[in-house]
Amino acid sequence: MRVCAIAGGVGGAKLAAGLQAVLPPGDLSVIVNTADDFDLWGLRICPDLDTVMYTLAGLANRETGWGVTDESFNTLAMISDYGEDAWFKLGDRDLATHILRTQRLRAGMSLTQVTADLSAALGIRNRLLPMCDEPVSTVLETPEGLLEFQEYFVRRRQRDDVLGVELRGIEKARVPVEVASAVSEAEAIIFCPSNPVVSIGPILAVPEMRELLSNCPVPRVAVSPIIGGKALKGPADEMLRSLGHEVSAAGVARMYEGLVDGFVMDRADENEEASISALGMRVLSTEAVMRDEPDRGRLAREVLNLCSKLDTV
Ligand code: FO1
Repeated sequence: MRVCAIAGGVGGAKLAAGLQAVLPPGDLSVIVNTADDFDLWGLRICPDLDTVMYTLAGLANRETGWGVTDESFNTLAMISDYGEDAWFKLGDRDLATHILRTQRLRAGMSLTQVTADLSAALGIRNRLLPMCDEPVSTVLETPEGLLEFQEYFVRRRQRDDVLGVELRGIEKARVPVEVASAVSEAEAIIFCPSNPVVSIGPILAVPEMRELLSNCPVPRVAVSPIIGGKALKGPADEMLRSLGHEVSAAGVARMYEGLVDGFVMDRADENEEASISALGMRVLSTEAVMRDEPDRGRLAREVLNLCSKLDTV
């Protein structure tokens, strides 16, 4: 079954890895958020794209979920010796990715092409697709003023209330042809358990992306990143609250209304099943926490199974 997954960073990468494990090679395309990309020390950093790439390549740091395994930080230590504030932890191995990506982008290659080449070199046999080739940056409105995404997320450790989200450059973004064909060839579309505001939100905000996905006549399923009123990882719960959304699986489901016909959530949220069904979604309650690799494969299989049931409706 050809599957198109829509993902942000760590949570999305785990389900993408599960899908990769259970699908034949080549059947998976992952469209990834690039609105958390930024420039640091002259290098173009694409954190979500790299998180998914390293995870699919089996190279991800198991503890953090981001960055590379068996990493060292000698370059960063030297940068720090020069007096720079080394708040964003770029490892020596990870830096190779940023150096090559930056060099190739400067030479005129698109981010789509660079990503395809880097991921193929790491042995990934599926398609890893940035949501667009144009630079888009998430800027958050907070009580402290406007904050760039990584400033909020890493430097200030997500301590600020998010009162609004701005996606700078989104109006100039275009759906890459590679993304359009991955969606049109897909037999199922899966929204991974990523932050619906700052991970999935920017992907859907690329002009014409939402229409492309919602007009796609195949099963479309979202997996909740909120379990028992809490985010699996990151600030999604706090962010939903401060932006006025209900912090629950049902609250997430409402954000996907009109876009999906299936919804997967944890058993802890079973009591919300009726209100989600009322949105016109078929609901699956299961063990939605992915603690290890077998969990990823099992959840992927369950999501695909729900898709095949939707297909026959
Ligand atoms: N997240 C952190 O919390 N601290 C870091 O120092 C950090 C460094 C980092 C380096 C490369 C990379 O690809 C990701 C990195 N992340 C780090 C994760 C990342 O910034 C966030 O998880 C995402 O932007 C949110 O999805």
